[in-house]
Formats: sequence, C-alpha cells, structure tokens
Amino acid sequence: MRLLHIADLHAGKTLGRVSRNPDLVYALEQVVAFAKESKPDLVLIAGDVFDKANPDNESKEIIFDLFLRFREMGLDVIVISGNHDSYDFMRSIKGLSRLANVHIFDRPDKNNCVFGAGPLGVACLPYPSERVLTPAGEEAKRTYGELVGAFLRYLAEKVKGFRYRVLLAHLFVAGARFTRTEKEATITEYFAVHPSSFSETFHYIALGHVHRYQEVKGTPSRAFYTGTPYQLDFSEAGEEKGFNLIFLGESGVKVERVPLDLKNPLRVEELKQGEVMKKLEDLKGWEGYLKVVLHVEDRTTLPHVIDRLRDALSERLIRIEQVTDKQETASNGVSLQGTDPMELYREYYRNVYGTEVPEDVERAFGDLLKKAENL
Ligand SMILES: [Mn+2]
Repeated sequence: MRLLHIADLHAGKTLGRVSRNPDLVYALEQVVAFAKESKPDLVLIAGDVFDKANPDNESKEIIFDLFLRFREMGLDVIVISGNHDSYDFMRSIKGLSRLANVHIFDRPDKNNCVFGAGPLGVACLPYPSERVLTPAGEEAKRTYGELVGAFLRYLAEKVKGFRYRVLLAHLFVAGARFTRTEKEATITEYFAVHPSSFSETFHYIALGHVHRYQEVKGTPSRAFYTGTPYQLDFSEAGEEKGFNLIFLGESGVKVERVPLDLKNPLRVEELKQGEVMKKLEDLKGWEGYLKVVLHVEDRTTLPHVIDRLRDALSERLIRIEQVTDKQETASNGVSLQGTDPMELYREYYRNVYGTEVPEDVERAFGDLLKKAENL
C-alpha cells in the first residue's frame, strides 16, 4: 500500500500583512500533481489544516478544493485536527467532507479513532489538548505525557487486527527539533511525549505539529514530522520543505521524501547600516520575502537608509529589525554571566528530553567545555 503524508498546512497564515495562501496553493499543486503520478491509496493530513480557529473564506476554499482534487482521483483522505484547528469547526465540516471521501477526526475520541481500509488500519490522535484528556479520580495524578501515553497504548490495541498499522497524530515528541513557529506554549517539556510511549505495533507514525521535516529518533517504529509545506515564518528561513510517500508491504516499510519547491523562500539578511547601499542590488534580486536585521551605526542617517530599503524592496521586505550593538552585548552578558554552563546544559537537556543528562553525555559535554575554555 502507498500513503501520502502531509502536515501543518496552516491555511490562512499571514506574515506581516502578506497572505501566505499563494505559497500554500503552490505547494498543494505539487502534492496533487505528485499524487496523480504516484497513485497512493490514501492521503494522511496530520493536523493544523488551518492557521486560525475561525478560518477565512479564501482559506476554506483552498482546503475544500484540495479535498475535491483528491476526490477526483478517487482517493480517501484522513484529516486530524491540530492545535491551531478548532475542534468544533472541524466537526462542523465533517459530514459534508465525508461526501468527498475525506474522513475528519476532529478531537481525541476513544469511540471514534480508527479508519480501516482493507488491510490497513489508521489510528488517529488529533491534538490532545489538556482539556479533552480530562483526567478524573486516580487519573488526575497523571502527567500530560502519561495520559497521552495511555491513549497511544489504547490506539495500538485498537488496530492490532489489521495487517498494516499506521498512527496519525498531532503532538510534540521529546527531542524533536522545532522551529519556533509551532506556538511556543505547546512545545515545552510539559507537553512532550516521550518517544518510548509509541507502540512498536505501528509500521509508520505520521506526525504533525513540529514544522521542521525530520525523522523522529528513539521511537520503536519509523516516525516522521513532514513539517510545513512552505517556510511559514523567518525562523524557517533556509529550510527545505517536503512530504512523504510511504510504501507498506510484505518486505517492510519504505519511506520516500518528496521535496517541495517554494514560491516565496524566506531570507534573513543581517546588515551593518553602512553596508546597506552596497547590498541593495543583491537583495532586489531575491524572489521571496526578506527580513533585514539592521545594525544601527548612525541614528541621523537611519531614516534615509530605511527609506532606501523600503523603496528598493517594497512588498518583498516584510520586516526590519533594528539592533544597536551595545544592546546586543548587554543582553548576552546578562543572560549568561555568573551561570554555570554545565547547569545550563542540564536544564536544557531536561527541557528537551524530559530526563536527566546521562552520565556519558555529561562527561562528553564537560570535555567539550574544557576544550572551549582553553581556546
Ligand atoms: Mn503547526
């Protein structure tokens, strides 16, 4: 069987005043063209279909058109809600979407969490927000990670009878490398699910939530975030985007990454005020969006320099961030001085992996630290 896995479409995303829907449409056209060629059996959309809880009409049209394009190809589509999607909005479009063979799982629900297609069982976990996990009685003592872990075990049990078993989930796995556009509050230690919480029963784990394409380390079966299909914000500047085609067969699981071309790549350019004129021609040739980090050297000519940048780059220039170098050194000094780097590392490790630093890693970090201090 062949599956397509895409995620984090964020229809309706804006950057400054600029809509990113043209970027999304450009990406989706490539996905649809690829589906026509590769003829998958099923499409998985791993949440954050929309950027906002109440999507604007244009964004809805883009997503419904996508559903119809897949319908024309005779494809079934499974969609789960992400943390950006409203459970209730997703439920409101569920019935009509089913007519297009789009199966929406709007919220975590133990009575409705499996999509079966012949030999394939897809277990679905829409974004498990704290409020829907509703711990009661004994359960109240359990942490978020434990509650999600229990849900994942339940899902594994539910698909045991299928020959091929896939998990479709929108959540943060501890250790994943994120980009900062995910919505910071939900990418913390507290909301991290440990990679060992996933059952080995699954042949493939299709994830959404983290915006960087990556294979997740430490899970018993192969797990991927395919990330956003275009660079969502400047923290994703320079990143390559793509999605997955998955082969499930007697000989095992094969995953093929399909790269996506970008309509408007994002670029962050760090410039000293004095370099702006010299760099202007190069920046004018950039076919995407720009953020300029401007190191201010002379306040009197600054307005003129900014005008020149705005005139030359017009709508391609999304943001100018002014920094004065004095400020910069001050903030660096404050945050790091008087703090033991080893302590900082331990804290970082706890935040990212949810456990203490293993001895051998701590030793290796200590060695590196010594080397760095002797440089
Ligand atoms: Mn997202």
